Amino acid sequence: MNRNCYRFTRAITRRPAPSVVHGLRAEDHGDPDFEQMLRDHAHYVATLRQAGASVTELPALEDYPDSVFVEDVALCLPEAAILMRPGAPTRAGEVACMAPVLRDFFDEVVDLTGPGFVEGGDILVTSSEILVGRSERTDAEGVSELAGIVERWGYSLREVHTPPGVLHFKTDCSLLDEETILATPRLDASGCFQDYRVIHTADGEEAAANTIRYNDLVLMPEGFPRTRERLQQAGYEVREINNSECARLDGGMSCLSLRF
Ligand code: CIR
Repeated sequence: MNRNCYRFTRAITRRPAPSVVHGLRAEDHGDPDFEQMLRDHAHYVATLRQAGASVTELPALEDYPDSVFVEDVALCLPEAAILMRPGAPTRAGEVACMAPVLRDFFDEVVDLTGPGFVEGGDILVTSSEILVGRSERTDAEGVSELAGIVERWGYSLREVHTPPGVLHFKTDCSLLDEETILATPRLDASGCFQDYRVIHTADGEEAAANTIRYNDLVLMPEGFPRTRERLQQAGYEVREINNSECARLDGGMSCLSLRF
């Protein structure tokens, strides 16, 4: 299996709702500034467009404070979209809001039926496999149901572990190309990337690990100069986006879009 894993044409985003200031967070470092988040979100969408994306921007959902983090409710593969079952109870209703949108883009949309849970932030699709990290939000039953679904298109799915205290697997890693992963040293130490070339985030810059490769650009959060330099030295074309407000809610670059 050697599949395309960062060449895309489309992306789906959702505008932040004013209720985002009540979004979930592991530790409280103060509410996000809504106006700043709107500016950052607009910059994010514009950068996806620069990378070649046709972006569908969905309207804000006031009833769901975390609904700006669209990545968690679906997995988009070339063959089909799969609707997730978020482990966070307050996020479960976001899935039904995304389902009709995905039906417009995909001939096949498959539901995870449960009883397990998976959030998209725990899924990393590479050119050779799908890695799914068990976490506080993604459990063994969910991983096993997802494995059974993607098997029909020939994907091999590998269950891995999200480090304790880390929200999602991809909080600590991202795909840079067919063979390269950006990861925190703490996640890489688990051995899950043995078959890949790994670039580490710089010490103290763990929050830089969640980037996205979209066609020729790597979108990364602003404020991590040593990690940025590592990426640039490795030949990646980087675009920085302020992420201070989403970071207050444990969100990063990948959470803000579905890419396909
Ligand atoms: C949550 O806790 O669900 C949101 N505040 C943040 C979700 C971030 N999503 C992601 O990393 N894929």
